[in-house]
Amino acid sequence: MAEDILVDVDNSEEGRSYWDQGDKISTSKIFNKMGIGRHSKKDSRLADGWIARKPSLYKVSSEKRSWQESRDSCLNMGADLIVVNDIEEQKFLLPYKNVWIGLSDTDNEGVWKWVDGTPLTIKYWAPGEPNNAGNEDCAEISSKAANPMKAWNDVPCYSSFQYICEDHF
Ligand code: MAN
Ligand code: CA
Repeated sequence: MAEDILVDVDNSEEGRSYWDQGDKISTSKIFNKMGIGRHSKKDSRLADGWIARKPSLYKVSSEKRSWQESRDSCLNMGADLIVVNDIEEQKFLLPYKNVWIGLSDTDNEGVWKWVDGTPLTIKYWAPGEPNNAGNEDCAEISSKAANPMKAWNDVPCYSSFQYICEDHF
């Protein structure tokens, strides 16, 4: 865990052989050994219906919202809309249709940006997309795509869709 701090552990006393990793140990290791915080973020996400696919956890919403409301909902859960970084992540999306992904060109028409600032390099647009057909600045997974590996479509950001949040382990 990034927020772990290393603490000094006193090995000098009898009975402290418990701490056999040396004289520095992370706080999460101590808490785990004490049975505190055994429920990792991953465990609680899984209990809440998130799907684990290393290195990420995903939550497919049941409700439909605009793109911004969807993003806010993910942010409120400490996550964000899904960023598709590679072909495996695009394959993960295959079962899902009409869901928001974390891609928009609201700030600068024609310049598509992932929510985390990742530049758009790999692209899985449906043929002819993005076409900005009537001010379409947010990306969804189209239900009409013949090839599901070419399925992104731009639609108006106020459209109401389910959405996929992504968090990291
Ligand atoms: C609809 C919308 C558009 C899309 C076209 C493609 O009009 O979903 O975003 O580009 O269909 O046929
Ligand atoms: Ca479109």
